[in-house]
Amino acid sequence: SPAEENECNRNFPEWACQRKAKLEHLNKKLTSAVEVLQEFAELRDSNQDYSRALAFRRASSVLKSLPFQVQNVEQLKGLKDIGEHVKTVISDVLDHGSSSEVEEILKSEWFKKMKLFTSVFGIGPSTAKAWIERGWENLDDAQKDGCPSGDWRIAWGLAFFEDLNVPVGRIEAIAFSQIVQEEAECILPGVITTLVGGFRRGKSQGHDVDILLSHPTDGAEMGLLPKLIAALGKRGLVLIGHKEKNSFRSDILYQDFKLSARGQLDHFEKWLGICKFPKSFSTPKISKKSKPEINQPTPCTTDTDLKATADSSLDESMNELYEPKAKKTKGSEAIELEPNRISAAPRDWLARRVDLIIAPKSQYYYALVGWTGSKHFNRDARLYAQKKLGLKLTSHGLFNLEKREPLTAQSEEEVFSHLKLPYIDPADRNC
Ligand code: TTP
Ligand code: MN
Ligand code: MN
Ligand code: MN
Repeated sequence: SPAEENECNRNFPEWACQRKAKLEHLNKKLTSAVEVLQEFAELRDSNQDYSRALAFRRASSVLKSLPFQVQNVEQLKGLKDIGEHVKTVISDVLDHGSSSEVEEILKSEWFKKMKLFTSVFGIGPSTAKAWIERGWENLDDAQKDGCPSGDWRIAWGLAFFEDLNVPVGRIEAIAFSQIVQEEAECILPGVITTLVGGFRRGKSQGHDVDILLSHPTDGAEMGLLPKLIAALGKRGLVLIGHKEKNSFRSDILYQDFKLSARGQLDHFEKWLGICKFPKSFSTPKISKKSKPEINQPTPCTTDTDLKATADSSLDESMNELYEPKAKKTKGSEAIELEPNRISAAPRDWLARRVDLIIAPKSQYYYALVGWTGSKHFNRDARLYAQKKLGLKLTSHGLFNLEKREPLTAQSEEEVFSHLKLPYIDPADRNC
């Protein structure tokens, strides 16, 4: 009843991180319309001011958590994140089945090109804009120029565009993370391997596979990543990738409270890359017989084997070859030719984006929350921590900047209790 809805709106939690948001909710038609406006604002306003995009994001987040299906805008009375602009859009969708503003955006050539270009691995809104300004219409135009920036991600992202735009299924993601777990356990017994990102929030598909690794003993995780990449390489699962060193520094952390636009970025040691997923990953039962060489769990690579390959040429030389600025060298020919040659050759695998993140145990539960997301959950929780508690939340911890001390956590629940938030299950963090 209207009275009950008004009561519900009055008690509606102000922050997204205080609410439950399941993947399935009652207002999909409305949130997809609002999310087009959000996406348009994010692409258009990148480099300047995300406040318009943020307003749409907050509105759609509210709609996702509402316990009722909106049938008229009166029902939104008292909800502070639903502004007049969003109300107009919602009315249009409710009255006519669609919003003319949304339809215009979806039809616009600029939006279509931005969506296409930003769906390439390594391309953000500013590069996409630069490509449009050069008059490029499609990915062939980008391919013709080779890899203009010399960035390995763009070269391989273009060459494997089709593969990488087929959503990764949950079964594949689990098959791959089990192999990562096996290999990591051989290298570092007791290792903790967790499939994070959208899959941990219950999504059945994703654009990549995010895996967080840690170990009960703080510091034991050091040195794991290069060995793990080498072991996966030995199993024929690595296409191309890049390691980032740990760059966490508490002295810098305590200097500054500002939540930058790049607030999502953290300082963990990680590997961002593209792996080769045998096609059998998505149909594990049938292919176990037809492709035994892939599915048979291969015996662990021994420590001595790993010593031979871990620090060997493979990884380092790949990084050298595909590093930006290698434009006029032999390396850049490899950028321009290799990815396309490999993608065009016959193969029984799909290229899949993989993120491997290494966190020391002392930061693990904050890393787990951060890498579970959603992105909006993180943004909201970080802003909430700053505004309501005067604390800085990152994937490394929760920090009191005045006392210069961290609030450590031994569980995800403890992260939430430090934040004075009710515990929210990963499946309910789809805000
Ligand atoms: P993504 O893989 O970008 O997002 P996702 O897994 O939620 O969605 P998809 O299914 O399309 O892959 O990032 C994983 C989570 O990690 C995301 O929810 C936010 C967080 N994150 C960070 O904390 N730091 C980072 O640098 C990035 C890229 C993401
Ligand atoms: Mn992901
Ligand atoms: Mn991503
Ligand atoms: Mn990711």
